[in-house]
Amino acid sequence: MPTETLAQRLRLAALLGVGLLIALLALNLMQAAAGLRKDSERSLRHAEAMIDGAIDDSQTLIESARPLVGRACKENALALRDLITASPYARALYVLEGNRLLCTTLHRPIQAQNLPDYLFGKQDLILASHSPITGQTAILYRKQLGQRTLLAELDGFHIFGALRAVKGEENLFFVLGNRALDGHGMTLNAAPLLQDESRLLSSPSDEYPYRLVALNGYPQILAFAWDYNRDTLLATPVLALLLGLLSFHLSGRGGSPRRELARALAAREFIPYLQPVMSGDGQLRGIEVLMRWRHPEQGMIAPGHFIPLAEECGHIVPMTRQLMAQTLDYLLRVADRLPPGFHVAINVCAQHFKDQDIVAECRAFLAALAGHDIRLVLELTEREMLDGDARTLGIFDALDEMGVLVAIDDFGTGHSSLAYLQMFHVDIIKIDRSFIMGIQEEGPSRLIVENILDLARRMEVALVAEGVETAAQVEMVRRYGIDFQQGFYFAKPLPPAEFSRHFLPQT
Ligand code: G
Ligand code: G
Ligand code: MN
Repeated sequence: MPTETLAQRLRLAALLGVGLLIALLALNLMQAAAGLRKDSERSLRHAEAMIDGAIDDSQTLIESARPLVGRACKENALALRDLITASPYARALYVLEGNRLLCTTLHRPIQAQNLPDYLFGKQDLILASHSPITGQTAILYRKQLGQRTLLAELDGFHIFGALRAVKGEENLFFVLGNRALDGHGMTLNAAPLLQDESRLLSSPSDEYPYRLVALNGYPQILAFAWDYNRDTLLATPVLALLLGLLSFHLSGRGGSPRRELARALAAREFIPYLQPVMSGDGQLRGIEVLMRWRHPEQGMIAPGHFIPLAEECGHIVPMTRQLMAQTLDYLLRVADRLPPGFHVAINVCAQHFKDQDIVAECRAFLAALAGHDIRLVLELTEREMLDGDARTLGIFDALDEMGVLVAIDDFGTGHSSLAYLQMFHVDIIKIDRSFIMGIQEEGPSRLIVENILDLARRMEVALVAEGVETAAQVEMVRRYGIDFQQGFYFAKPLPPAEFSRHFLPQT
């Protein structure tokens, strides 16, 4: 049974799978972006509180040291040192005049030029990458008091420790002027960090001239998603794969052959092929119309592959209607070239006899051909038995009145052949090709044919020999006086144009 092609099914499955994958990943990333934002805002608030606390301490220290600044170093060094000892954050105090270091709480005196260059900047807060004490990062809090400058050195650890404490050290930065400090305690140029405002969260301190910056770009969002939504991320491709497989599986079975039939019906893909029916002496007397499915991808499909399903789902009736309409078009085109009394046989299934439509269809068919000497034959197989109820009998009577002939197809292969003859008015019996095959030898086939012959004569029913393939069979048909014959000996079912070319007089 033709269904969607493998390529179509694969395409559909891939589309659904990839679609789901993209949709779920996008959803996940949107969630992660929102989550990261909230998380970063909280981290910024916490880090700012910790850092402000540490700088507050330096400010207090400076205020306490202020009265001592005017005195000589010998007098105030001890008092300054006491202040430093009491401070949990600060490491040293310096008193300067211009560039000259006047006094320090350090035991080993240092040269003013050992203090970092940018110490002499304009801000009250200075980020120094090399403390003269620790050799590491420090924050200097500066207060200008007349000629003299008071400096409190705050260990950088209290700053980058705070960054590290609230957040993965990779993403949070302390920015002062054009320098930044990361969670590892490394100072760096702030400009590249601040380049893309849309990829970061920035929070200026309320109290001091620094700000904290959290990176919020794609790498951070992905890392966040991985940390907090790992299960969903890992399940997503599996889900997508399952959906793809499911779709592939479902598209390969179930309702889809039916849909395919409905599609083909709408696309008018069912077309007639014609097989000639000859008289006993080999003259063209008619045709049998046999359906073919001209499938766009699978080529010409024989009826054995789709008629049973079409009968099962009821499409056979409109399919037959389309076939009759196309046959009619063809006949109207060639009517002048047909021999008189031309028989046109259409295969009709039992369910087509369930309503009066068949009568109307045949009437219209014949009316369209009025004036031409053409007979319509309906072939009924005995595979599915008709009910002998009053309605069906009425239909047979109406057809008979119109001059439509009824033939029993494949006679002898089913089990209702004789019941048909008993119940309905039958005009033609088509002897199944299995009996014609054995007609040359003495044996049961020949006996059956002789019996059918006898039956037909007595009932005044015409006979068609089906499946005539050899000259010997043609000879037997002639000898038995069988009225009509049909088979590969004369022709296979042909496209109408080809049939015209081979069997009709050329104009
Ligand atoms: O042409 P082919 O040998 O493939 O036909 C096989 C069988 O298909 C025929 O014997 C006939 O019973 C069935 N068939 C062919 N065309 C039609 C049709 O138009 N309607 C119905 N109901 N059966 C058909
Ligand atoms: O059941 P029905 O008579 O409708 O079947 C007709 C089918 O039989 C046609 O589809 C055709 O392909 C097939 N047919 C017609 N003539 C011959 C023949 O001589 N030999 C064989 N094997 N099949 C034939
Ligand atoms: Mn037939």
